[in-house]
Amino acid sequence: MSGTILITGATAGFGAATARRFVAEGWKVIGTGRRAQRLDDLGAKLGDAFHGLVFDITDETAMREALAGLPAAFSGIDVLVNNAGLALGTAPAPEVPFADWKTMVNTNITGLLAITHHLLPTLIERRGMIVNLSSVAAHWPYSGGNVYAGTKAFLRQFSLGLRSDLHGKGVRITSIEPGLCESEFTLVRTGGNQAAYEALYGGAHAIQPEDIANTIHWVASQPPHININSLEIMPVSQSWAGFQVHREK
Ligand code: 8X3
Repeated sequence: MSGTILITGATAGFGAATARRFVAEGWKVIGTGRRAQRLDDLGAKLGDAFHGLVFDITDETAMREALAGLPAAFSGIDVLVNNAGLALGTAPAPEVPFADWKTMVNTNITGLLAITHHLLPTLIERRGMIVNLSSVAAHWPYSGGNVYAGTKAFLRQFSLGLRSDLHGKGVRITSIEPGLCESEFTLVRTGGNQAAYEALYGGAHAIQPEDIANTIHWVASQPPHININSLEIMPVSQSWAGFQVHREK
């Protein structure tokens, strides 16, 4: 299969790697993001098969205007990859500024819903596909996950619910749920703090952006009668730990 794929958050990490992979496989790729220079650089490497759209996923008006201005060659979108998202910090809830919670909800949930809702008629008409980047945090609670994990649990359940709502329409929907990964996402998460970065990621052979690009390409390569509902992926270096118990002295 090949066609046209739109990838949000294509300026780095999973999004940029997925753009590179799909162009290499003969797809037309629309990459979105806030940083025009990054999209220009990607376009310079990927050529005419890549079209960059500059907008902030939290700005619904800008999103609609950018999509309305797509050249005809890119307007028939077959696959939407909702990759744009972020985790701000690893601190326990009482230490997190409310503004960070709002940013995560606005980006990971509201912005994602806006573009998904906007593209649903096209995706239904073309019997297309939606790939949502959720997280292992959707299933497994951990300290510091708080709102980030909540947004990813929303995304997993939204993916499954949307499948039910689109029953019989031939649209495929997948929730991809990666664990420990190494990309710009992880730098944002630790706020550029080297000690925090080392504590989380040091010495772990974490998931790389190309691993997720391969996974998304595999999902999109399944025959049209197959829907991968969800995929939870961890690096071998990651597994689960037990519950914590607070004891009164
Ligand atoms: C983040 C996954 O394992 O780094 O989405 O918390 S993990």
